[in-house]
Amino acid sequence: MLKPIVNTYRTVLSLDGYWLIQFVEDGYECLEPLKNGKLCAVPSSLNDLYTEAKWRDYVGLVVYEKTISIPQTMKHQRVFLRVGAGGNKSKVYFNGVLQGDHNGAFLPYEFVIPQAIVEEKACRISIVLDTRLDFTTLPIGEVLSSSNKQIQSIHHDFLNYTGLHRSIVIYSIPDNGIEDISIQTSGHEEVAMVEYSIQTSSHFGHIEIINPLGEVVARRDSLQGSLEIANPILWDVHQGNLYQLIVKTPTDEYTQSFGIRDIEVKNKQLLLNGKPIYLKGFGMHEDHITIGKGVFPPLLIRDFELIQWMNANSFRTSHYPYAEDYYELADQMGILVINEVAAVGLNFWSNRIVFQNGTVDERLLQVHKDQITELVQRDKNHPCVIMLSVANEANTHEDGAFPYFSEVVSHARKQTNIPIMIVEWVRAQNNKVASLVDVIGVNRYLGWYSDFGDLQDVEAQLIKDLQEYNDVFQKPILLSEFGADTIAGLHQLPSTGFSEEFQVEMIECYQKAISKLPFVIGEHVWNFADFMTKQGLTRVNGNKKGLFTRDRQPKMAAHRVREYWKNH
Ligand code: BDP
Repeated sequence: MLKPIVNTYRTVLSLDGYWLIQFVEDGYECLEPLKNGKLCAVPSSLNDLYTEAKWRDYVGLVVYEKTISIPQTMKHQRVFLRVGAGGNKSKVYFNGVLQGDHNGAFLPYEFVIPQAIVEEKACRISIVLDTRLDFTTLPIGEVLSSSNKQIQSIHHDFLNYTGLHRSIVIYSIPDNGIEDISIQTSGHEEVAMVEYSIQTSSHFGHIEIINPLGEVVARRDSLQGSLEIANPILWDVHQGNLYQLIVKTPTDEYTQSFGIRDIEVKNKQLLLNGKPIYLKGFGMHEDHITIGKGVFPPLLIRDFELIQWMNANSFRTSHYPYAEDYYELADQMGILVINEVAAVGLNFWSNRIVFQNGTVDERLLQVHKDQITELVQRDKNHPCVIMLSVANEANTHEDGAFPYFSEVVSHARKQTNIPIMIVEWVRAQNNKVASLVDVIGVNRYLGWYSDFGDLQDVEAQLIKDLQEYNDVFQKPILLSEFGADTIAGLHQLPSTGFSEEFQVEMIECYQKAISKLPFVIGEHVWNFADFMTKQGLTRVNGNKKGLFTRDRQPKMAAHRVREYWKNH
């Protein structure tokens, strides 16, 4: 799926702005225009816009509606509605007629607008979102009923924000237009190979490759092929060197950027362009005050500024695919991204079995595979994406986890050749799954969820724990989460849990431990910034493990980690 662009042959029309929304009952069919709609901003979550709790906690169906006239200049082209993300499940109607549906809140989907509708005076677009999570969605969840009220139970740690979180556009492309472009590169020394393939029903076309200096380095009269680039200008950490592939057919044109870089796992190391790379960064969230999970370009600029200020080189899109803008900025800035599919919460945090019929079974497996396919389709040309994480903290000690993840991982490998990773919480001896992947992410909260506030034995325990992973699996390990909830401004000497001092001490203690372990290929602090979660006894207005506050101001630990990463 190509991102819509504007050029001589293509038009994009933004539908961002104010939409009407209304909560509706199951079975609602959009036959009539909304009568009691309220205003909602797109892109944005709906949860924090109004003051009644029912908005924040809404469980069920909500309709978004906007009526537009489609410019007649688009009439002779194929016209699409593209939704950047909405969920958790969506149905799209034009003038009350169902066009299709989509499962998944974090990846784009689109539908052709039929010519008859393009020609009508007005097109009423209705997008019905189902906010509910169950065993056919990622993340998973369960809806429980209590006295006529639906309660959403979730097994992951971020608010189930809902809404049209990313931009919505109408775009048009010519008949026989370019539908997709795939680019693969290999080689990082004197010569690199670029393999490209263009999907179009046009029989003829040619391509041109422009290097990061703006020079034409290749031309071909073919819609697929491979070619050599001498002395490639590599994409690397903090060096967002991008090439452009310009495709021209008789009726269409598209420019796709890509980077030349090799990523591989060898001898328990992660090699970028043949050199070992140590990952320094964070797990993040799409999260901010008022907008929830809505894309907000100034926030992205601020976040990338802070990633660089921290001397970080990477982040994980915990726990779902982020908006396309993140990957574009990371491409440009040379920041490495671990792309995570939304398989989070495959864990009841009790003795209840997760991988069994009726809960996580064949149905979810198919959804999981589909979302990996869609993720790779969307992000395949981004050089910043260096790994694919197939799940976070699933119950991988269960017998059923092995067949499930065997299928997930083998499916992922058919889609992409970047390293595959899984993020684990279980101990190595109990882990039935980690042998399947290339890199093992391990999340640890010693001194927090166990032995709260006590760091005395943490270094030794962590070394033992990770060493066991190394002994059992012989694979590189990323310390993919570690951290402490910290209330900005709370100081305690000696330190206590929740104080800024404790966060610093805890992070330093973990860093000291892993600096002794050569098979650890990086450290991702949990989290980049504080973020909103469901209410709970351990969450004082959200998760406070950020190095930054929710409004992106540094805690003491941010300054310390920044100094440490400068020299490591
Ligand atoms: C880990 C989860 C992460 C949570 C974190 C925490 O992967 O989503 O936010 O713990 O408890 O288990 O802060």
